[in-house]
Amino acid sequence: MDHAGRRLRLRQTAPQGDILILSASYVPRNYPAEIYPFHQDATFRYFTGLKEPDAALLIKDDGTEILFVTEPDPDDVIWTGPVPGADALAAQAGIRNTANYADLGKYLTAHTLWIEPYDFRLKLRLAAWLSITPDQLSARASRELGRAIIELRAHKDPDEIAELNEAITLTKRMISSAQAVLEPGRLESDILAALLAPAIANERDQAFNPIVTVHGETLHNSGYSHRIEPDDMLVIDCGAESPEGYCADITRTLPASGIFSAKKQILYDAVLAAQHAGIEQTKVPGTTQYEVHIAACRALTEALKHLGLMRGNVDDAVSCGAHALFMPHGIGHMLGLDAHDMENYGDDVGYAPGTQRSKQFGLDALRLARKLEPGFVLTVEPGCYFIPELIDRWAATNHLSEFINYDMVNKYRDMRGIRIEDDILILASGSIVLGPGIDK
Ligand SMILES: [Mn+2]
Repeated sequence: MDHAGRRLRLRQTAPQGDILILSASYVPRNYPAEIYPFHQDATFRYFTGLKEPDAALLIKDDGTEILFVTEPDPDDVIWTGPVPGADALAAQAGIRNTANYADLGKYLTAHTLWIEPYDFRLKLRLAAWLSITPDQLSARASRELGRAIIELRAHKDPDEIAELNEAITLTKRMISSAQAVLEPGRLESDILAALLAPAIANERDQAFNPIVTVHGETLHNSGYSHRIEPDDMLVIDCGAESPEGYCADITRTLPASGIFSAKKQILYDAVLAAQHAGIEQTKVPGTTQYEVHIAACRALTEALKHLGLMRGNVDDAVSCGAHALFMPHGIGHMLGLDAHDMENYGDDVGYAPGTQRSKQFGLDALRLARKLEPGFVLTVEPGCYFIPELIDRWAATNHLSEFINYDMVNKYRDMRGIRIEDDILILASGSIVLGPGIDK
């Protein structure tokens, strides 16, 4: 569906009232002209295809569409070169009317529908236009508009699937490039440089800051300074963006020396079994992602029980959340124009109306739990981690020791972390792993 078609669908499915969608704004580093790399708001891009900052789309109740664009200062051309004018941008997006972004406030009423911005600049701007305070935004935002947008963005059409496949294909090249230079003695940053090279050479952005670490047990490890030792496992969690901004999100755990030690191979196979169980569950018609999560956790628990790290009845252990000592995160999230697709819309993305996120440790990090529908794209990314601080905290109170053998766990406490992640498309019947197939 083209951008005009998407806007028409939104007009048909959103509540009555004018619909406002804001683009992202430049984020300054130390003064307004020195900016962080610009990243367009995914919803604005979804409905316009435009990468223009400080712009807005208004879809009026009667279907009239207006594109608001910031008029350039004539001297801007000296610094940035010629920029397309409002008419050219509107034509590109298939929108008939244009107006100056600076005048946007005059078009808004108490009945205009919008979602709360996540950028403070836009919060301040929107509040000023509406003559309210920023802390009133949250209560006045239209949750129903949000739900209508989620419904559209959650169901990917063939063009979007092609973009996702393209992003995953480039991500496969990135991982191969990283793997080619992986050897003991190198720094994580050496591997990062090789990982990024194919994306940079193709002028492609990253979907998120890549994780390249021998300390996989720190889930969002952000540094790249560790030296890689012979027995290390390197966790690479990365994704390229496609030309239209669709995100891949792939994780592989690689042995530094090309082969896992026996102990690590068993743990790796446990995570692989958990991923297989999760992916199989996505093929069950009408399944929920909650069931996908539980299927993977059950497989992981089974394997850890086999190793003597866990004990007791597997179903009971999983329902108590005992496995969360080893996998404290959820099985996956939606994927699309954002890596954590639509995360700014909160739990309306991943939880059906009337259902709520569990407060149990582990399940509280499950972003997506609802029934899976054809066209959904999501990740299945189980892991197994040995987080010494968490092990000590649980062991201090013998927490859930009917299911956890702490003496045995302590023998594995330096095993660090493993994660394996692929991107799955839900079909009318079954599911498929997107992309060209990446060794694991
Ligand atoms: Mn992910």
